[in-house]
Parts: sequence; structure tokens; C-alpha cells
Amino acid sequence: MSRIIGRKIFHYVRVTSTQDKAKKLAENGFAEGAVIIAEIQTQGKGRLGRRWVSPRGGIWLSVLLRPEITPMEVPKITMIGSLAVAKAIAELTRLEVKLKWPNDVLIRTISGFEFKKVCGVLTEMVSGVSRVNYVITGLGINVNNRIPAPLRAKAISLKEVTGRNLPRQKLLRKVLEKFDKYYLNFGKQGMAPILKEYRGMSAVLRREVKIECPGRIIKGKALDIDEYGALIVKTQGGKERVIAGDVTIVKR
Ligand code: BT5
Repeated sequence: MSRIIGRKIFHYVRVTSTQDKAKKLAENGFAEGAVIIAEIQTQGKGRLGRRWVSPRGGIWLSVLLRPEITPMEVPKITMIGSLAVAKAIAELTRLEVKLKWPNDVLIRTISGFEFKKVCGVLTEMVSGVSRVNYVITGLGINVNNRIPAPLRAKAISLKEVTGRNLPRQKLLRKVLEKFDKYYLNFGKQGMAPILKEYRGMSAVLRREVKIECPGRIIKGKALDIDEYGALIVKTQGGKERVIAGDVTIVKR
């Protein structure tokens, strides 16, 4: 049983974005842990104004949280959410699952040679200067839905790899349970135990990476992920601490 996350679940057939619905709840003073879930999103959102394709068959949900953290710490919540999804998928399917910093969950494809994106996490916040007012963490998981052709080079569904329809309810329950467990633990013990598990599933650590950040490209070896969820990269010029960006793993 979840203690915080999933105490209240609002289920919709069709919404523009579950993020927007969750924001309304937050603005109306709703307690943390409320979950908005939809069968279809007509304007699903990715980071930086990108689109998230959300047809029937997937799990599209947003969680309202009110953590006592500073705005700088918000990436931690993205890490907690993606770790929860990764662990839930691994337990339910026995597939090989990895985390691609900062917000992707990947699974090994049938060919076995590569990993593709099965889930994306989007964390949005409203905050004052030093305190977060609320955080909305959106999880988009490709379960039994179709992936449009232009996305198939990078995206995949669980159904495609397992060859069968997966029980979405069961996966949803597992995701919320894990998210709840890690979130509660974060409140008690901070990031250290989560970071340990996260690092263990990372697809980028020790790899040569190219990171596209707004305005610049960073190339180097991914050394570590720190307490704040930043990626530490060894570049030609020294060490860089990267807060957000799009990572490509450079194959050699
Ligand atoms: C993300 O953004 O990966 C965050 C996605 C968060 C989606 C959830 S669903 C519930 C909640 N409500 C919302 O409106 N959003 C959240 P980003 O890293 O920027 O990746 C976006 C890119 O992934 C797009 O530009 C596409 O290239 C690709 N993409 C779009 N739809 C996809 C899908 N269903 N599966 C895999 N990749 C997809």
C-alpha cells in the first residue's frame, strides 16, 4: 500500500496533459500524493516544449508533490521517479532496464544490441526563491501503445519487446508503490541510498558522451552523478558539472 503517492487517484479518458490537470489540483491546495492518470493525452509534453506522443495503451500520469526542498534540488525528484519506473518494469518483466540521465528509462531491444526509450520523466515546479511550493512529476510509459514510425529509432514499448500485452494496472500499482517507497526514504535518509541504486542502473556512467545543453555541446567521459542529480563529465578542459541536457552515448 502506498502511504503518500497514490492516496488519491483521478482517472480520465482524455486530457490535454496530465501535468496541467495536476497543476490545477496543486493550485487548489490539494495535498501531495495525488495522481492524475489518463488513457490519452492530446497535448502530452516533454521537456523544453517538446511533444510527448500519448495514444491509448500507455501509462500517462502525473504526481503532485510538495517536498521540502530548494528549487536546486528538484532534479532529485526526477531521479526518484525514473528509478521507481525502472525498478517496477524490471520486476514485472524481467527485462534489462537502464537509466539514461537525466530523465529517460531504457530497455534492451529484442535484437539485444541496443537500448531504447520506454519512459520519459518530466518534472515541473512552482517555487519561491528558496523553497519549492509544489512539484509535478509526469511519467510517460510506453506499455501496449503503438510508437509512431518516426520515433521508432529511439523509442519502444514494453509490448514490442515482450511480445504480449502487459497488465497496465499491475504495472501502475508497482510504479506508485516504488515511487512512494523512494520518496518516503528520501524524506528520511536523503539522496544517498537512492543515488546508489540509480548509479547501478545508469546507462551513461563510464561512457563517452555528447551532451546537448541549451546553447552548447559538451563532450567527454561521464564520471559520476552527484547528490543534486548533476552529471559530472571529464572533458578536455577539466571537469564539468552538467545540470540538464540531452545525452548521446558515443559508440567507439
Ligand atoms: C520526456 O521529455 O521524456 C518527458 C516525457 C514526460 C511525459 C509524461 S506523460 C504524463 C505527463 N504528462 C505530460 O504531458 N507529460 C508527462 P524529453 O526528454 O524532452 O523527450 C521528448 C522527446 O521524446 C520527443 O521530442 C520525442 O523525440 C520523443 N518522444 C515523444 N513521445 C515519445 C514516446 N511516447 N516514447 C518515447 N519517446 C517519445
